[in-house]
Amino acid sequence: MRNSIISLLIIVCSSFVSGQDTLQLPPLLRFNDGSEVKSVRDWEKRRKEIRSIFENEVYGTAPVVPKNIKFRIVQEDKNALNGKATRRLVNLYLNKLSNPVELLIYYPNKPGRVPAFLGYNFWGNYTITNEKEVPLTSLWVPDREKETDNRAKETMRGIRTNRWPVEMIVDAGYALVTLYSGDIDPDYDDGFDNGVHAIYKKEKYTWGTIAAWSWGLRCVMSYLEKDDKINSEKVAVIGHSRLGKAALWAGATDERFALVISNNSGCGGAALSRRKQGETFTAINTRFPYWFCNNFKKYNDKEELLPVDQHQLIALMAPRPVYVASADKDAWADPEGEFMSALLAGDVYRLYGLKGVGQKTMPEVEVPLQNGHVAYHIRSGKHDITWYDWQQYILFANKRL
Ligand code: GTR
Repeated sequence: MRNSIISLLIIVCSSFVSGQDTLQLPPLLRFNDGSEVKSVRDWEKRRKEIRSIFENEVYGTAPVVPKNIKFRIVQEDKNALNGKATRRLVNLYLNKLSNPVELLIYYPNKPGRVPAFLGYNFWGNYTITNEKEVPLTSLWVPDREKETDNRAKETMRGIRTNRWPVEMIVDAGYALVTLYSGDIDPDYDDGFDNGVHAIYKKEKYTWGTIAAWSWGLRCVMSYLEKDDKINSEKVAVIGHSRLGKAALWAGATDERFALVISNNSGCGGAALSRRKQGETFTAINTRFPYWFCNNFKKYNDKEELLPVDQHQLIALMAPRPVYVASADKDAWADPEGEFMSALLAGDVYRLYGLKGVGQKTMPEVEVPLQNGHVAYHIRSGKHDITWYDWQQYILFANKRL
């Protein structure tokens, strides 16, 4: 199949945005057999083709998401954030996983079900808040300062409040649902003996860690459908960087997510691979050989042979709104490549009568494009998720959720 797809490559002229020569990208609106995608109905079929290529060649296959996930509310404080919010800790019990998956949820104190942002954190729930009641994780954590011995430490409480403006989110009327990515799969090369990989090992799924994290987000979504305070039809899935890759793949594989947000997700996320700017396949597969499926390694130094590119991943969200964001000092994530993916995905939104990003050239820093169903901004500064980014996501969610 690969050869037939390659022979169908269309030329997409990208010089107007990137100043580089033309890029040859796999087509969005042609089936694998070369015939044209002309309608929404056609696209619904084409989407399946594209999704299965991503599954087989990039992220790997994952088990079905369990339907009835057992959960328990283990802590509740109706006076969190000085009375603004209710904070709950909810444990999910996933099929034989030795640890419960610990959700930290802040709900605005207002009547009715509320929309929510759902996203992983990198070092544990207790790092996103200064509230002392949020427990340290007992699991392996990345060794941030080369002194923590891969264990959570009280001194790390609140170190990531800069990435999580909880009050801003709650004030805007949204719940925040977060969990530590290591609750699903630890972020190191363990031969897949830990986390959810271990419990499904016998079944020979080909998933890497990014797909495992995406699967975890989908499990949380199954829980949110039962949460008495959340409007599960209005859940935005969000992630920064590697967790942004996971958020995108979760959005692509699960249409229950009403809005998908990629913050600086770069290679294997929103950035076009064929540009080979910033992080390449060889770079990512060398440092993180466990993130993607084994087939993906075939494309080291051969980005142009992969039968998909990342604008097709963004298009898999259509017609649901999607937001791609970059930072101008984040060359490793290739901001232009992220913009181009968002721009090109617009072709599919147009089939639905919806607008894409709305302009063909990259906007100036801090001039967000939020009028269509594909939003984009580039922030000044480094690889990070900041309050500025969140302000934009909230504005877009207010409009589109
Ligand atoms: C980098 C990696 C990127 C991105 C980033 C992050 O080391 O090369 O793909 O995932 O980490 O997650 O912050």
